[in-house]
Amino acid sequence: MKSNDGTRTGGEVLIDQLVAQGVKEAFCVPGESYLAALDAFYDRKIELIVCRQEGGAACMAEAVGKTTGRPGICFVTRGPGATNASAGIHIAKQDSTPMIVFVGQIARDMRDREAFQELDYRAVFGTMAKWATEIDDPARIPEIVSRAFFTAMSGRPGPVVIALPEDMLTERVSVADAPYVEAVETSPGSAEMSKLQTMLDGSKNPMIIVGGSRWSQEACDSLSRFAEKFSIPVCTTFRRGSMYDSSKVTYAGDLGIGVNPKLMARIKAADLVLLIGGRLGEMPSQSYTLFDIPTPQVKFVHVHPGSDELGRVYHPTLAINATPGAFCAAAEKLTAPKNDALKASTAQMHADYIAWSEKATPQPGGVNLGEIMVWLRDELGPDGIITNGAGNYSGWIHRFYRFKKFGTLVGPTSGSMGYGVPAAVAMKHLYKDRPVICVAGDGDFLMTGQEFATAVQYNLPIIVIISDNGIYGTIVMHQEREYPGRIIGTRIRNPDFVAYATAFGGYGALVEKTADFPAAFAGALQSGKPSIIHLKVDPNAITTATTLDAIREKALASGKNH
Ligand SMILES: Cc1ncc(C[n+]2csc(CCOP(=O)(O)OP(=O)(O)O)c2C)c(N)n1
Ligand SMILES: [Mg+2]
Repeated sequence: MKSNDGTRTGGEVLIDQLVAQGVKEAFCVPGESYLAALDAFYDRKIELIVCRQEGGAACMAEAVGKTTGRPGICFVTRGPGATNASAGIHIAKQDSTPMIVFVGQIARDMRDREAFQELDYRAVFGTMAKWATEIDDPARIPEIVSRAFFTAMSGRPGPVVIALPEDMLTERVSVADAPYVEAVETSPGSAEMSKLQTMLDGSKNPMIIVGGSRWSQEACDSLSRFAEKFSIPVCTTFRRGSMYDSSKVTYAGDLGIGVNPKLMARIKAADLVLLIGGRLGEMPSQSYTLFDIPTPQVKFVHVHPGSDELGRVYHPTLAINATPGAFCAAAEKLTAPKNDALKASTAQMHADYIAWSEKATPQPGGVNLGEIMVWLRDELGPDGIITNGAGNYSGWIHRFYRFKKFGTLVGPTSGSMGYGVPAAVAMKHLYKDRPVICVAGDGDFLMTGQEFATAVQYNLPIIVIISDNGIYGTIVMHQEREYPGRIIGTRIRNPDFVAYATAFGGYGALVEKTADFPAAFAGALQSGKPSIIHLKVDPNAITTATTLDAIREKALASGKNH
């Protein structure tokens, strides 16, 4: 409620700070703990998107942060709301995504009695968030929210959690708004760039590995100019596939799970590795086996915007504390030595990538997810956005889909199931004219499948493709590998997903043969509604390269017979 004495409630001050930061949308599940903040949305120009579970709301905010580079905003209630949201907070942490989660909190005068749903947010999120705090004094809201934007976006980005005591939100104060926050850019020094020039001059076989956050289309374009000028092959790390245009002759493929053996060999043959933007975590480093720790066996340049990440795992030959964009802008100005052999081997590596991803591998059963990915990559166009969560089904995306633009793959590098549906909702909200496709596993989908209702409520016609194999396939794969034949706790009985879609007010289609997919997809598009395409997939079709039967037989043959 407005007053005419120049004061505002804490809730009003808070939402005005978000307006000042250019926030256009916030994702929430409401709670009585932050009514005054909710009320302030009533007459302010930020769209409040109400979700069905805080894990979904937090994943939506994370997806916004991931693709825009500015913090996605999420509001949740205390205790159970905050703990539900932790799924998205953890993704933002591992994926280095800017995000701010506002959490309702009990009144200040009840603290430490374990009042209704009370949590100590600094303690609970202390190791998961980049910063967790609580606002005691409404006059400090502008200062703290401003700091939250700086903290979430700068260096290595991450999530900030801010608890809001409910009586603080209703207190009236007279305070000025904080100005718009720009993420802090760190640029490489000329001394570092000349060292890099010398290293590039002396290298026969350099290789670029890209990952992490703080990328943009502009930074990606700059990277590709640098790589093309020097003819250096570029590979993208796990679920960062859309950071490089796969049609460029310098694209070498995906360094995630199930890597092209030729790419692995090429990386191992490199005499100079440039890791730009990423941390090279457990997945892309192939469980930390690719490079020796702490001293890689190869000349190793690590470019990262967070100074704490440099030297954290790998002791680089040259460490450069810079954002990817600032680094690539400087790198593309370096002088390229003539290296025809490198040019030829880079072109060969790209040909190897094309061969690896060109044609779907044969699969048991009627539906081949690889063929569907091949069909989609030709059909969707460069602006199509793919989202996913975690599960073996995602292997077909990573191998066969070909990304061309930044932000067209929105998936959790942290491997969190349930991410794809909320991420698709958020992407369709941001990019209404672009196709947004969520590819989900059957287990994965039902972790946040209720957010399909959010897509229906806000008329966001996402298309969810569910790969239904009746199992938590990834875990079955590990069971067959380690405890062959002893399948436990991994079979799931699914609902009729077509009926699920229509019950929610969407469109649904069942596909039991690959050849029926294009018609189902056309039906989904024509409906103009959020849609689910239910694929019946053979559980034996466990990866792009092998089957469950083959994994079990191999494990039994190697003596793993419990
Ligand atoms: C939130 C969460 N819970 C559990 C896991 C462990 N996990 C990884 S993959 C997986 C199974 C995925 O099953 P599904 O979505 O059906 O995909 P599939 O592997 O069958 O293709 C599980 C349980 C996880 N990664 N994330
Ligand atoms: Mg499954």
